[in-house]
Amino acid sequence: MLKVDKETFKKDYEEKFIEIHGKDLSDGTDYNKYEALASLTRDYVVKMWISTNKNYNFTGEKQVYYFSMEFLLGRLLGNALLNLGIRDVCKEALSDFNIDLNKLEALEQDQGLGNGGLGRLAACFLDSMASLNIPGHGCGIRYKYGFFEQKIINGMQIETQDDWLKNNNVWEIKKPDKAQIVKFGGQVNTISENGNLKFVHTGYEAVLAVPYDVPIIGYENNIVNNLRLWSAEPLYDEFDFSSFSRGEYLKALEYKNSVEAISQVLYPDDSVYEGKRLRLKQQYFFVSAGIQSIIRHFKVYGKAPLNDLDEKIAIHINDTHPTLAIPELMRILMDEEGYGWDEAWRITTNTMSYTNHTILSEALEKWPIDMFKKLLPRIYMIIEEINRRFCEELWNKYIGQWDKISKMAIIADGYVKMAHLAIVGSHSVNGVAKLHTEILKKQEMKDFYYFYPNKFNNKTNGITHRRWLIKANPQLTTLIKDTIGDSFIKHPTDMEAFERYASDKEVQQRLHEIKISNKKRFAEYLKEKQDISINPDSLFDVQVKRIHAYKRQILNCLRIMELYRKLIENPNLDIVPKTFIFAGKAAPGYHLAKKTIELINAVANKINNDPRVNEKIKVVFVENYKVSVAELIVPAADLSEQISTTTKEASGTSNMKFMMNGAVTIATLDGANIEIRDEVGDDNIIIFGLTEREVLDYYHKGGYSAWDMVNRDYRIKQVTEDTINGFYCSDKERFRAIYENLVTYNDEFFVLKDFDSYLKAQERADNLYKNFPKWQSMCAVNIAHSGIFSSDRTIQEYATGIWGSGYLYKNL
Ligand code: 26Q
Repeated sequence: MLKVDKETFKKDYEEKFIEIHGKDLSDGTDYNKYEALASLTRDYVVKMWISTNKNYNFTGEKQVYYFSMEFLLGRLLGNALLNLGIRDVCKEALSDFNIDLNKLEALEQDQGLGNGGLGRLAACFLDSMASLNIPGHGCGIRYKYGFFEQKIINGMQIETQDDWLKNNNVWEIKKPDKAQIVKFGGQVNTISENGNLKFVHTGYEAVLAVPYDVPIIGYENNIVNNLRLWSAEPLYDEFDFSSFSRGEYLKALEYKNSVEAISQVLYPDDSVYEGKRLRLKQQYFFVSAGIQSIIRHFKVYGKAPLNDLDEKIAIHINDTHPTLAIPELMRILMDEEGYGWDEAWRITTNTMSYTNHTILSEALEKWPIDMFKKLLPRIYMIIEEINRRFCEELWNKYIGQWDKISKMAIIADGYVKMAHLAIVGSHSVNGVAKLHTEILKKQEMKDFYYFYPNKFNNKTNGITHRRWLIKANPQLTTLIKDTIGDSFIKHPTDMEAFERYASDKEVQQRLHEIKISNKKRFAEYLKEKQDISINPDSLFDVQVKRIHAYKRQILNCLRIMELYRKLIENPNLDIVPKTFIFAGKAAPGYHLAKKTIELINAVANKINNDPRVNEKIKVVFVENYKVSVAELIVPAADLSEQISTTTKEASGTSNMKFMMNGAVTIATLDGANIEIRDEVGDDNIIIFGLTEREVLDYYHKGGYSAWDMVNRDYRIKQVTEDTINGFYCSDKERFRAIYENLVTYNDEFFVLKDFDSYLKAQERADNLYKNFPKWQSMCAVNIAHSGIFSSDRTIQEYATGIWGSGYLYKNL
């Protein structure tokens, strides 16, 4: 742990300030002060970073590399101070200068290099690996523009670019000497040399991959791991300079632009796959650079021959996006290191493991063969050979069953299927919650499960309690410490002891006060950002996540519309005053999701301007949802909406964040909601909706009619018609797409089917909330049982069950 006392810190800080700004602290702007603090913090970190690295090189212990297209880190300063163990000292030191630490922290740009759950999970995992002394590093892309910024104008989402690098980023260090060359296009010729086949790649376009390293700090353990993000730069060595002299200035510019495009922008889709060539280029770009740099480092420092690579290195691929790591490692081992196929394949499959994050079939990546072959000719040849050998194995087992074989093939129907490649080329395939893994095994990947039963396993997701509890909710952290001590910080499942206080009057009162104070903090944010006032004494009913049909923001919205109708009819209705809070981004090309945002805003506009109901309900859509906004909303929530169509949400992770902060969950039995229910018990969660069986039966056997729902239930008729009868918007056509989706196209996600059950569940929530001791005790039980959803538990399971790394593994 870093040892710095207050006086030393003050001295260091003032010196740092003068050094980087060339003026006195008293003349600095708040942003100047933030920069000095971040920069000083980085100085503290750098020494540990170097020593951690030296230590890894010295001991030669197994290194884990987590490959991901996305790392949604959010802000780094606050967590850096927390993990270094100097946040309190820093806070006091700064307050001697009359500086408010929280205010400086809020000036940091979010590092938003991810879409949502998958990217944030990668960030939580890095935090946990470092905190558990696991040598685990991230590998990804340094997008110039992160996930777009969302503005709401006239109720509609407008996207603008996230220029997060416009002010210099203190958290990264560029390492030009560690750059790698990545090759695209060209031809591969096969020649025979001393009886061996050699593959000669010519006519390719070379791109320079330049790494930027970001420190990942462990919690009070002197460990700093590495997140390596690759940026694409033109490689002028390879470029035909004579073209400049010939005046082919445009050609040079074209090359430069096409190279820079590779790491320009994060694709803002989180579930609908599009076969974009640039996306494939991005994938190969970072994967090739990452694997090359791992091998290069291993050859210098690895204390083993390359054929022991799989004992010294584990590479994890986060969904199929980095699957090309498999053929790329094969390529390097064979073409550059001279291994034969069998040995290269043994090393590769033992090194690689893969996580699936989605069962939506439209999200499964596949690439048109022609495009693939042209862009990555040598990699394509290797995949062809992997496929040929795999099909041969299938053939031996399933003689004559051509249907099955072509269904399972890696290359088929004109496409390269990335999930198939990932399964065949890894030794482990995991889902992210129990139900999700079961569905993979029994449905989506059934054939592969029968072929490779031992590869499949579950690793239920988790979240880092350091960011999502200790950092985001300091008052709740203090309460837990006051009651059960602080062992939960290192051992989050120790929070179970908090259950003993669930019915303690004083603790209940404090829980309530803490919630109110977090609600006020969020209300202030909302007032400042969007000039909206909300009442902290109302129940905060929250649904924040990507906007998607399967997540059913529409269901939530329809029941608000129903409640509004009821309130107009009967203004004296006895309900708990509520603030309905929504936030989330829609993929720019996802029409229905964008319409959903518009509908929520139209409903908000009508309700919030109706004096008849203003004392009772209010609807807000929080603009530009991101990690730092989540850190304000999550601790302020009373009710957590986790209402996806059962079987569709692989896990969910905001559900875990909310429970850890003492919100009660209203949920379908989907994803990790099931495990949350198992932990807290039926009395401490509000469950509704179709079961897995019912949903699957409808999908397989049919028999669902949305139209029947409309005709049978006048409330459903009313609220669906309210989307197109001018009640919320004079343009009756504005929400027609939503209406049609529900009624005409038979409601793919069973919104109307679950409507009644959802309304009843909301009524139960209301009654529970009115019972103060009961509600507070539910909150306490949720907090007490949230420890198992710390990503420390998840990472421990990955380390022992998949990677064979880390302290516990070594002591097994
Ligand atoms: C693929 C191809 C082209 C463009 C974009 C994409 C793409 C990008 C991101 C596809 C999927 C994603 C992200 C998926 C995701 O976030 N899934 C979520 O993962 C969480 C962590 O495991 C789960 O908790 C959520 O249930 C799951 O939806």
